Amino acid sequence: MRKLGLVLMLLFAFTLAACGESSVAATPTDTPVPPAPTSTTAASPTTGSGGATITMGAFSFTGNSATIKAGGSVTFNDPASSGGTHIIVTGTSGKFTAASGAPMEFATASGVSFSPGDSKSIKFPTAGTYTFTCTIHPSMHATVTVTA
Ligand SMILES: [Cu+2]
Repeated sequence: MRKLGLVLMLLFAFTLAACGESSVAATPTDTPVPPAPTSTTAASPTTGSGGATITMGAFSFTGNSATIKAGGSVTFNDPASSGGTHIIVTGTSGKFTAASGAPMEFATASGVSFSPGDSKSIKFPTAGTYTFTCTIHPSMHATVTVTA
C-alpha cells in the first residue's frame, strides 16, 4: 500500500514536470522589436557616394572621393593588403599646392605619409573642395568635398 502511494506520487510529480515543460514550450517567442528609426536630421558627417573614407591601393586610390560636412573627418586608409607606401599632399600630379582651408596635416609639402596598415582620421574644419595627390605616385588623385 505504501509502495502504491509512492508510485502515485511519482506519477503526479512526473505529470507536473511534463506540464511545466509543455507550458514553457507553449510560451510565445518574443516578437522582434523593430529598430528605432534613425533621425534624418542628425548632422552625420558621412554623406555622398564616396562615403567618408579615402582608400589607397598599391599605386592608386581605390576609393578616391569623400563628401563630409565641415567639422567632420575623413579616414585616409592604406590597408595592410595594399602593399603601397604613399605621401599624400594637397595638389595634383604629384605636386603639392597649398590649399586654403585644408586641414593642418596637409599644410606643408611633406603631407601625410602612409605605410600599409595605416589609417588616419583627419578633420576638415572648412568647407571647400580639396584635391589630393601622392608625391610618390603622381597619377594618384582623390577629392574631398566639404559642405558647409
Ligand atoms: Cu602613392
